[in-house]
Amino acid sequence: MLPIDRGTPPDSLASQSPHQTSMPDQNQTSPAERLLPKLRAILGDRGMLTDASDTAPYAEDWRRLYQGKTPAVLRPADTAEVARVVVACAEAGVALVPQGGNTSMVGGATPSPDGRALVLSLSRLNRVRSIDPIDLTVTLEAGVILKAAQNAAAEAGCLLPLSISSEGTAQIGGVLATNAGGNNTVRYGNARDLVLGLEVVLPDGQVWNGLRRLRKDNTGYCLRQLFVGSEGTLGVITAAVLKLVPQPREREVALCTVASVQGALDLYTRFNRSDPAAIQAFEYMSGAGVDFVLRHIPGVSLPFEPASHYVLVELATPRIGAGLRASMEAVLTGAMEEDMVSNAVIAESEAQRANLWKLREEHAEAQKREGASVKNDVSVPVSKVPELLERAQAAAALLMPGMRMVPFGHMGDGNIHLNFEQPEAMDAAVFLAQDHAIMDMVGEIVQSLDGSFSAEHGVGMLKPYMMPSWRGGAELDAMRRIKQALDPRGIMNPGKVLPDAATR
Ligand code: 2HG
Ligand code: ZN
Repeated sequence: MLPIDRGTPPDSLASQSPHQTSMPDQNQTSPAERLLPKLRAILGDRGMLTDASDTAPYAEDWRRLYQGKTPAVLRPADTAEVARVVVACAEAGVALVPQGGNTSMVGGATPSPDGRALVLSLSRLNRVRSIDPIDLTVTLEAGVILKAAQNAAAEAGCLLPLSISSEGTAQIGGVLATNAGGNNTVRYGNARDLVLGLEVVLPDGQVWNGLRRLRKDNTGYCLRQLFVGSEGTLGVITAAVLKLVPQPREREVALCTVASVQGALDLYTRFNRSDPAAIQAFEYMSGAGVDFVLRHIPGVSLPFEPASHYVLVELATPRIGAGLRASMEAVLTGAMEEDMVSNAVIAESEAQRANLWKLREEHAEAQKREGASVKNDVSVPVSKVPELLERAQAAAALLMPGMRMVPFGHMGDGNIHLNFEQPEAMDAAVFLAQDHAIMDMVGEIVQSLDGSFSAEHGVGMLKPYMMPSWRGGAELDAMRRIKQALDPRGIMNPGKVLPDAATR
């Protein structure tokens, strides 16, 4: 391992690592505060929030795990303003925390509590720049909400095949910075598989215009893939070109109950043998999670008696006359005849489809309303999902009796949200203090199954401590060198993804 010359950090960052949380001297203004007049000159009053009541929602994460602090939320109106802000911050050595819809599950967009970093909100960069139904591409700015991007694609007769539970709030920049996955990964891959081009403001303020729309472009290192998944630590994504696909002509959604997780896997295999190209989503839900949704989310109903294991499957195709309804019925009838499936319904209308999907998509919100939870966004080879859940259930019972396992998620691609809800009688803070013990218990099983500790939510602020044991050695070393090369002053989203330099 070669030593890395880290250079001299700027004054504001020299004496303190991003993980330290001591507060600046009350009587002294911080470098970030001193920079505010200059930033106001760039952004104008509309482009900056400084009142504590206005900045507070940007300083806390969706799960309320992290309460940060910031002197200002910067709201540039376009890429040029983002670049000018980054130049000013780079010169002053002031850290920036890029933020989109603030839906991170791992504290990836929350500033630290020391108040030294400024939040850079991309919300005002919200234009759909162009859509091309022939090239099947859409060019979007970072602040476009994912749902709005899907709608724009649909109006042009296309499908943007990226669907996540938070799509009504999550923004394109954050979706790409975290390489979000979601419900359609089984068919179309993750966010990175849909990116053709990017526009990025680098940590020194240079704008890289890589908004190319090419399906083939072998011209050196693939920079766009470096920024996708970098969680704002290497630069600020300001716009992107995404792939579209033809809009489906037929779509069928079914909910069914199976006897076990193995039964869910067997059903997946059956759909795969029938028509693999038609599987748009294959989601698993446990009885516990569905129960939370029914109790906490108004207007959602279950079309049959509650069960312990559910599968939500969506088939879709742009082919004319594909007969998806018949093939859905054939697979489900065959599975029922062999007692693989006990109950099944196929949605008859858009409203019914939406109700079935709500049962699944409201899991995160319902779990939040139920109480404190420790989330494990893990992935394993699809064939190992039953073993994962079985072993985790046994280990959890030993670790903390009464803790409720709430596994759900994207079974078709092996990504399970192996979440644990606090025991009913336990204090939330006492439970959350055990988060590392719970995450490590799951991690040990996942590692033995050749899985990953972060499938689609990223590393953020929650999981950098896991990086050395999962990605240590040459991999983490290369990541640190890339960070050092692009962001030598460490101003981009400090404290996220990479653990402190001292941690090997
Ligand atoms: C989902 O699939 C999201 O609904 C959230 O990724 C998962 O709450 C979670 O753990
Ligand atoms: Zn998910």
